[in-house]
Amino acid sequence: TSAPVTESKTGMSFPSVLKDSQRLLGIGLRKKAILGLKNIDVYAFGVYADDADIKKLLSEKYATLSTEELKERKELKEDLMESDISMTVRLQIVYGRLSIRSVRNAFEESVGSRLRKFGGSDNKELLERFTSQFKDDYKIPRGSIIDLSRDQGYVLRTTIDGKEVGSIQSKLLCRSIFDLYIGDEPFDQKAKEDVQQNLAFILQK
Ligand code: DAO
Ligand code: DAO
Ligand code: DAO
Repeated sequence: TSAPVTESKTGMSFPSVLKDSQRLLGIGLRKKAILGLKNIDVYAFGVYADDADIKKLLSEKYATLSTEELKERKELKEDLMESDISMTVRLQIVYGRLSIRSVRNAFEESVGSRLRKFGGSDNKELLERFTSQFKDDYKIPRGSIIDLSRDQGYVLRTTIDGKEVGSIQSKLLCRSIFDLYIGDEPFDQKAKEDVQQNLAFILQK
């Protein structure tokens, strides 16, 4: 295995392999404008996927295409989301003063807009099911590690510092979460491009 990768602005470090088989495809930074004025760095993140799953489920269809062709294939994105490939987004908290209330508000905005985009209007219940996993007394100080994993069967599993806090089976929720990082309007464009590049690399090997 290779060395960990460090996000340069925050110094947060990400292992190159997670859970024995998921490989790091890209890292980035989630920022947020507060009071419309100043940007705070909220967390650094790393996107992981199981490369054996990717090869098994996607390479037959895509192996012969060039990297540029792959990036233009909208279908590949669909197939990646539809196939049962194990993936994880790891978040490492940078901003040390996050309250649970501001976390809830932020993902009602970010995850909520994706649930509406992919699922239509009536997703309040799903969003509430997700946010109710996070109890008011949880602390997420700087350096906390939150893993959002998509396991077999479209189960979204959340762990905080290695402790499982809940899991929800929902394809729509999985898709909405991953869309934040590798969808059409990602938090960090460079991270998404790295993920694409590395996916192409795995498919062509
Ligand atoms: O304290 O007003 C403030 C700024 C808080 C910004 C909150 C952004 C939260 C983003 C979601 C974090 C998920 C772990
Ligand atoms: O960055 O806007 C965003 C959304 C991130 C979704 C991640 C949710 C993680 C929840 C952890 C809560 C801990 C109390
Ligand atoms: O549906 O918007 C969404 C989220 C899924 C994003 C998947 C991105 C896959 C990137 C394609 C890789 C090309 C080599």
